[in-house]
Amino acid sequence: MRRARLRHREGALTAELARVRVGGGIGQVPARLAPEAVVPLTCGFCSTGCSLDAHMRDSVAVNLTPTPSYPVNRGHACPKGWAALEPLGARDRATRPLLRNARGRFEPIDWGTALRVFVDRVRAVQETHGPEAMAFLSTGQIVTEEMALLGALAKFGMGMMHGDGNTRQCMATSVVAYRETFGFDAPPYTYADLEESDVVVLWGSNLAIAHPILWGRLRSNRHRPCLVVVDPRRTETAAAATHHLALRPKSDLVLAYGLAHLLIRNGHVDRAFVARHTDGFEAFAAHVERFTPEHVAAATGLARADLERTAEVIGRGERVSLWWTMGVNQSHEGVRTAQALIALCLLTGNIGRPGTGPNSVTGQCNAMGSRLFANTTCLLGGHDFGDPAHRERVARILGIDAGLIPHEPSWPYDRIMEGIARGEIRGLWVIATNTAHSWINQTDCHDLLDRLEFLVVQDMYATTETARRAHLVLPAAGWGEKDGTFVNSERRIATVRKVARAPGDALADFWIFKAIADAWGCGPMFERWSSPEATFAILRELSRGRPCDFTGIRDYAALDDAGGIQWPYPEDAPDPRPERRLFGDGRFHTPDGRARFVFGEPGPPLETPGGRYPFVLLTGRGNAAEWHTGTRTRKSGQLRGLSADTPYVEVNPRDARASGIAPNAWVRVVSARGSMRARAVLTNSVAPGQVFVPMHHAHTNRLTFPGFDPHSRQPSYKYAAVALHPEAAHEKDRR
Ligand SMILES: Nc1nc2c(c(=O)[nH]1)N[C@H]1C(S)=C(S)[C@@H](COP(=O)(O)OP(=O)(O)OC[C@H]3O[C@@H](n4cnc5c(=O)[nH]c(N)nc54)[C@H](O)[C@@H]3O)O[C@H]1N2
Ligand SMILES: Nc1nc2c(c(=O)[nH]1)N[C@H]1C(S)=C(S)[C@@H](COP(=O)(O)OP(=O)(O)OC[C@H]3O[C@@H](n4cnc5c(=O)[nH]c(N)nc54)[C@H](O)[C@@H]3O)O[C@H]1N2
Ligand code: SF4
Ligand SMILES: [Mo]
Repeated sequence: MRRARLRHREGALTAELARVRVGGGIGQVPARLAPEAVVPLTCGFCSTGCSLDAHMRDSVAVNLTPTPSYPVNRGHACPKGWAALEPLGARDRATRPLLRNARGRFEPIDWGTALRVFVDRVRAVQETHGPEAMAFLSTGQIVTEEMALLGALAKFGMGMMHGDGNTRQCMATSVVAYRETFGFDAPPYTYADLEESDVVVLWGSNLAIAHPILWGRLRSNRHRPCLVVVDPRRTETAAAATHHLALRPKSDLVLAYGLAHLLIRNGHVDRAFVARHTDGFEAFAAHVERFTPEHVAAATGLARADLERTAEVIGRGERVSLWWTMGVNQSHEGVRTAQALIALCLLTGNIGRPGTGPNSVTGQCNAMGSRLFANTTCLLGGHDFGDPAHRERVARILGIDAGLIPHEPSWPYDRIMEGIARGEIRGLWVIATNTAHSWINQTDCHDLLDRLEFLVVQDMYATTETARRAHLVLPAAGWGEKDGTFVNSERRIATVRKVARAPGDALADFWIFKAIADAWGCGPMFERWSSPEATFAILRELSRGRPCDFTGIRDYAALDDAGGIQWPYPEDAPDPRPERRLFGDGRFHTPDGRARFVFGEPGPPLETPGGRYPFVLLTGRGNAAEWHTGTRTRKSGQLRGLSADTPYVEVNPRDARASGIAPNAWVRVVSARGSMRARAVLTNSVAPGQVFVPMHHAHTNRLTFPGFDPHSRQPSYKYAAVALHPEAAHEKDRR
């Protein structure tokens, strides 16, 4: 059965790929296609970092299968991995640079013209409005080498001040939480911890659909762990839990403090660990004193017995691990919530041992690479823009004048958008992210993008919501069409390989950046960045002596031989293969080597349901086959077949009855900012008073409320006030 299906896929893919032409070369020649029969490469969707074997025919990949021996996925892949070649052959690939003409239409141009237009118009913006008026938005979905080149080119070469990544929408909260508690953005775990725990807490994470392979590893845990899931919805993940805590949305911080209260009261504190390796416990204990079970039960809507039982399970567990994702990070108080989860692990001594850890699960394939090397919020390699010694060091390694390095990090994404509103930002260069779909409060976002004097979009497709608004589209090669490295959630650095040719004149982002550097006149600054692998050597040097030191990785071949290598891996390190976690010695990256308890006052969400908008809107991933804004996954027939074909909203049957909504009826979901049409799916997986809409629909973010965590500036995508209008009633309204 499987064989037959594979053969069928192979035929279809060969036909698709046969149409793809060799990229028109400018500047340096892109890496050659790997001729081998089977070429392993890291998957380009989620942060799990599975390895896929590309099966080559005539030097082009015709099929993908999961790599059997790879330590992450061990021969498994989710539907996106199996289908990852399909989107490369889509008809709407951007194959030539496109320039909007006087009539408002896109006109194909050659690269020489595109580069001239790019340079002239960016210069015009900077000369008229100042260097800070041109900004960039990038991604956790291009390889680290490209990301670092972009950050260095934009800031050191072209004099831009501001740039941010879509990791702001995703991981900024974890970054700040770890930095403040551990002294460095260092997720401490290795995936084997999922298999070693006797208690696993998944907090605001729908692992079964967002990280299916990690879910599989958790399910193979032979200790039959107690699984606690904290999620307002009864997700696929929650349905499999031993205990599902369906808390009131955004009451997580109170819940975490309530659990800390009980753990302390019931004597579950690891006193020796706390005394030797942490700082601030007494103040934390005083802080959580008033989070009594009565108070916490009232605030979270959970039964006291459930709180007591969860605290007992965590307190008595020997190897407790706590994993969180967007249910925590995308919140008005995400950082303090993540730090409260870290505190639960610190106070019970659940860190640095197998099966433990406060573990943030990352989202995009290279979010972790972006966190270290985007050159936006931190200077390349996790250095600090504000530290003169760090600026000196980075300048020395890059062979540039330290005066070119800004003294401050960039503005975060929301501040860049606000800068457009204020007229401070006039030009934007968007690389591998689809702002017009994914950014919060879409109506405003579209208005802001349309105000720009110059919007450049560099994407695989010319049809994305953002590309359609651009003045200039630069056609990019995608995953599988270029070389480089990703860093996965467990800090594993691994290679991506060119196994297909990009269509038409599309080029790898790396070569687009190089060509721009030459056209701008700062090409010599990047002479040593002569290929992705040469760039990797520079990044390796930047990591030397840092907590993320990977100077022990010789080259790409060493990564392939070892099946990826987790940082840190300094020069003198032994065998890279065994899985490694951090902080086994109880020493953290703070100046005194101690981890910090950091806490704050819980507050209410930023918008309150009631009156005209009585429901709480939750958003997130819909299923294992859809990826974000769908530019890639919608191009695969197989993945489309596994996804809903119309937008939908999940509604509790009780609310549906009260609102006169029939199963599968069209409704309008309305917030104070905009509305969208969706079919009503009646399900008890959402509690009464709440509704859920997947983020994959083009209009979901018309509804979301632009609230942000004050410490990380991460958007609070998972709480807004909405109403449901049955379609007929709405139509009447309009008349
Ligand atoms: N198939 C698929 N997989 C993906 C992605 C994809 O688009 N598709 N995207 C990747 C990326 S970039 C990311 S960041 C990850 C995201 O992975 P997850 O964070 O696991 O996914 P989400 O569905 O965004 O959110 C997780 C859960 O948070 C819950 N939640 C909402 N509000 C609250 C709250 O107040 N408290 C708590 N405790 N929970 C709450 C939601 O009900 C949801 O079930 O997935 C990655 N994997
Ligand atoms: N309501 C709501 N909104 C959300 C979320 C939510 O939970 N709810 N989640 C947020 C999160 S966690 C995330 S991570 C974001 C994701 O939001 P986006 O980053 O906007 O989503 P993607 O669809 O992954 O967009 C990636 C773009 O890059 C292009 N691309 C892919 N590969 C390459 C490449 O190699 N080079 C170039 N140049 N282009 C490439 C794709 O075609 C696509 O247009 O969405 C956020 N938005
Ligand atoms: S789990 Fe993530 S990395 Fe693995 S195949 Fe699926 S999308 Fe790719
Ligand atoms: Mo994400």
